[in-house]
Amino acid sequence: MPSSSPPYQMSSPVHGTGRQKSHFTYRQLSLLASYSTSSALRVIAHIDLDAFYAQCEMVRLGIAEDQPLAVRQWEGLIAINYPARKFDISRHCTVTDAKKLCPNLIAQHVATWKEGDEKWAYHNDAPSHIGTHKVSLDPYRLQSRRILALIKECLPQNLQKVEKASIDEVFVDLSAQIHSILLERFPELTNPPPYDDPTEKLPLPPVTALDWQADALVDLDDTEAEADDPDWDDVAILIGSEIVRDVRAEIRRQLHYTCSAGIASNKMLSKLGSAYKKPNQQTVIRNRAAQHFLSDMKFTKIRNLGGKLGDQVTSTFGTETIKDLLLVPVEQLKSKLGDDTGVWLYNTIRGIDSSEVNSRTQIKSMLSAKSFRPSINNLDQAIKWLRIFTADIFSRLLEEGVLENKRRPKTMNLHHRHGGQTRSRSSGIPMGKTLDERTLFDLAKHLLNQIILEGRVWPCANLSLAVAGFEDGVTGNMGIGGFLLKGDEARGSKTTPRESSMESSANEPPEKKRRTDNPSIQRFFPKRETSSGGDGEGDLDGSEDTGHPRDDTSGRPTTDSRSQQTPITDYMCSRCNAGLEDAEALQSHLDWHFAKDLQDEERGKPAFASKPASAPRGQKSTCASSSKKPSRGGSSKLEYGQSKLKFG
Ligand code: DCP
Ligand code: CA
Repeated sequence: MPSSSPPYQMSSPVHGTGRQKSHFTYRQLSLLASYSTSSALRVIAHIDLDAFYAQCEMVRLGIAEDQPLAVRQWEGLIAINYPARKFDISRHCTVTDAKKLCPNLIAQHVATWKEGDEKWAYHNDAPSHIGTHKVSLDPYRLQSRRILALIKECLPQNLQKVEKASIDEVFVDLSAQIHSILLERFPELTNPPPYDDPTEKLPLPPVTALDWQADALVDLDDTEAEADDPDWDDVAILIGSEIVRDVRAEIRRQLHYTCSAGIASNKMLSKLGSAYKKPNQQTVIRNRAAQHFLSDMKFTKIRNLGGKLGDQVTSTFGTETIKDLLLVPVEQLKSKLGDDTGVWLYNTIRGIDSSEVNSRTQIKSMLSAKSFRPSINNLDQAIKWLRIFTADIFSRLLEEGVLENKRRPKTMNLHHRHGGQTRSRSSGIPMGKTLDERTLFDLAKHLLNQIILEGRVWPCANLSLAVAGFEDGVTGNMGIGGFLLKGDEARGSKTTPRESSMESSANEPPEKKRRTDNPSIQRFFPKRETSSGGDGEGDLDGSEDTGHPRDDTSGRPTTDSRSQQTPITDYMCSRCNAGLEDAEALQSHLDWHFAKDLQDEERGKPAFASKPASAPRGQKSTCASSSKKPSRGGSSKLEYGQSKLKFG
């Protein structure tokens, strides 16, 4: 979606500094075309929907934009629109408190599955039926997919790289598209470099004024001012901001949603940028402004520094500000935090982040679960819930193309909690015929019956059903090759017992592979970005209902697993008592047990009953209670237009 006119004025270059050449080389320019993370000219956008669930409800119900509205889940609030935020309503408020603050507030309950129903619906009486209803976030997933599809439509098909980072945010690597626009608008860039040497510097851009329109342009340090005239990184990021402005306008026009965006040279900065000014605004962080932008900030606002790692850094160095941390030499960071983490932190607080925008789209597992308050007491009740879980999962499988056999899960897992003990059973999903809801339901019942045979199971406090082992999914991650693929079919609906009391003697299960930017610091990250979603979902397509909104992690979560509304400490492996941080990690961990069991059986060994020698890394992260969003605006002044640039 190219903008109608170039957002800059051409003139013969008269450069304030007398510089003749750009800071950038021909090589750096050409790297842009391949999304290279080492191109100094790369441009990444982060687009984040404003008050997402609240907007979904406003659009669905046709509610006026200035009407305060919050989305409730039972008595808690999970999304608050901007008009309601003016009344100091936050996610910490109960519905009653929020209504006291704003009597005019609409508190719309999320859709629910009603016990025995075939489909979720918006039930007016849902809030008083926590015992018989289960939350459905499907309406929001659907909107999320529509928005993602539109974003992709707005970008040139062969020059786009879009990563779905959560239900309401995406990263877009605009580098290749910008490269192509640059060559089109500045034909001199297509000339070969002098002496055919790609390390030669580019000529300066023939522009003297860049029109940033209404973007919030992050200001520079007073001492730096605009030392240099615009260079190619400024031009590239400006083109990026034009593209993003157009995409946002299209989302608004076609789907009626507002979103905010950050445009910068990497993911970290772009994400900070989108949160900088909300709602319905975009912030550009030019390279020349990055350091100033960061230095006033608390490092806990940075992705991956909101949780344990942030706490450790704060206590080790006695500060929360980037400004102070910039004074700490890299050697000291390394010695206190380990080499990798030290270097990562050193770079991060300097605005350096070479992580890729990753356009993986595949779901790896799907979860449907419910915590019962009060507990349920008999098989009939449990079966009704299993029907809902399978309907819930099957409707998501349909979107994955299960009927066309495009993708199908290979394993099913049922967890059952009673009296503080979790039992679980797993089974291969029979292959051969097209997977249908009945098969899933029968298998789930079969797993439940197996659990019931193990002993006392009522009252039951939680049931959780998951399918996993999607093709192109978990099997490759398990480190035992395609074993599940081989074992499943033969074993059909064979179940494998899972008891929490068993003793361990085996190797450590492989940790769920996480997509963080630095593997060695994974253990610190409370919630992480998982896969993106094409027009689909994150890795974990979860839907769990604990009866209260999920606590925020102190670093804002960036995965769809937020939709589980689940305290993450709930995920404990019933076989080895390892605490897993979320359902996805638990699923991977159980899949590993499952595969290992099959492997051992094949070798004629007794079924595996393990307690890993040491808990897999990254487990049992804690949920910080604060849900404070990054401050909007910060203390930096904003520079509108280029008041500080010297123009010819
Ligand atoms: N969400 C949730 N529970 C939380 C946090 C978020 O259920 N503790 C859901 C509801 C949100 C959606 O995820 O609408 C997106 O989360 P964000 O953190 O992006 O928050 P919003 O989009 O609501 O607001 P903002 O405009 O600040 O991005
Ligand atoms: Ca949002």
